[in-house]
Amino acid sequence: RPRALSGIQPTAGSFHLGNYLGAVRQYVALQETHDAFYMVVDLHAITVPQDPADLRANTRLAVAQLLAAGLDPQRCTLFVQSHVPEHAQLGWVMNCITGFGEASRMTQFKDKSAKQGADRTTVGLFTYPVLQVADILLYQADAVPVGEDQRQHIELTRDLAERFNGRFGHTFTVPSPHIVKETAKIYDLQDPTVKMSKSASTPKGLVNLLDEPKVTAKKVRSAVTDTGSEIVFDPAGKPGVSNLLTIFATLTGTPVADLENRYAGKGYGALKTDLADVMVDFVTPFKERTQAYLEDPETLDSVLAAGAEKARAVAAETLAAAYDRIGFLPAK
Ligand code: AQP
Repeated sequence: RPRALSGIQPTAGSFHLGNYLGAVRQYVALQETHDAFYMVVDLHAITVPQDPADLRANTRLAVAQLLAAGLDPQRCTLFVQSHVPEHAQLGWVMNCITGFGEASRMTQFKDKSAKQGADRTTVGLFTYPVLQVADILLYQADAVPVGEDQRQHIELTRDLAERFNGRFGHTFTVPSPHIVKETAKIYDLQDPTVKMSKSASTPKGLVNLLDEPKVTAKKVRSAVTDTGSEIVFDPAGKPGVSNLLTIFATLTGTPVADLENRYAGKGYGALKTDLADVMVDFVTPFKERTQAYLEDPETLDSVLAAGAEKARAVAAETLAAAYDRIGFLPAK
């Protein structure tokens, strides 16, 4: 089986609809076809300040949400990044083969640091894509399921894998991004020209999966739509309606063309009202399942302990090979 690896941050508490449709849904699908490793990336979370108690609670909450979304610990390896120290160890190695200019070209860093200001931007935030490279290469991943915003980081991963392999001999699988075109970028409901994001979106434009269902329904019903009244999928001309159609189609498994036919001549209101119902039907059981996992900490802990053990076995072997190729003296 090919390998898959991906990670999600525990920073915001609730996952949002972009995280779910762009990434987590693909995690669930790939556990059927791949030897899949998924982690909650707490090392990445601390690139911006975190309250320790919140970080701990949000890490558990992220695991509970991954299970609620359909990850099955019998079919994938689910773990917390800091439980596998090899991530930080290979991360350092990768820092040492990354050009400063190369890292400086990462657009996510440019965006996030611009927002935070130079004084509050950490070196950790700067090198976070390089730690992500190590995350992926440690597992010899073939496929990395992510949203479009991560494409550049996967390109960096490919470059560094090839550089290391070229310099020291074949060590790492060169991975490919697994980006599902239709849901690669879910947009803010209030500004459908920007991606839905925990830090950039307005609260009304951001659908958190753990919001009260009635809040979610209201956000969907008050989504910004476009001029005109026709319901057609046209991302350039009608970004608001197209985003709603994408969400509707994906959550219900209905082709977009069928939705266009169903809503022909009906106007935006009908589409939004029905999508609000679809969303409520989706988030209500999701929220309940998440809560049930949270109330069973023994199960969560044992899933994470087993996951860390399986992950470490793979990660330790890759790290040992990399250390050897570099010329580190083996510890006796
Ligand atoms: N709007 C989105 N559409 C599709 N995919 C998305 N992802 C995030 N937003 C969208 C994907 O979700 C996965 C987990 O992302 P993360 O934990 O790294 O969170 P993030 O990218 O930091 O999420 P945000 O909300 O976008 O946070 P900020 O505001 O900090 O940038 C990734 O695979 C990501 O592609």
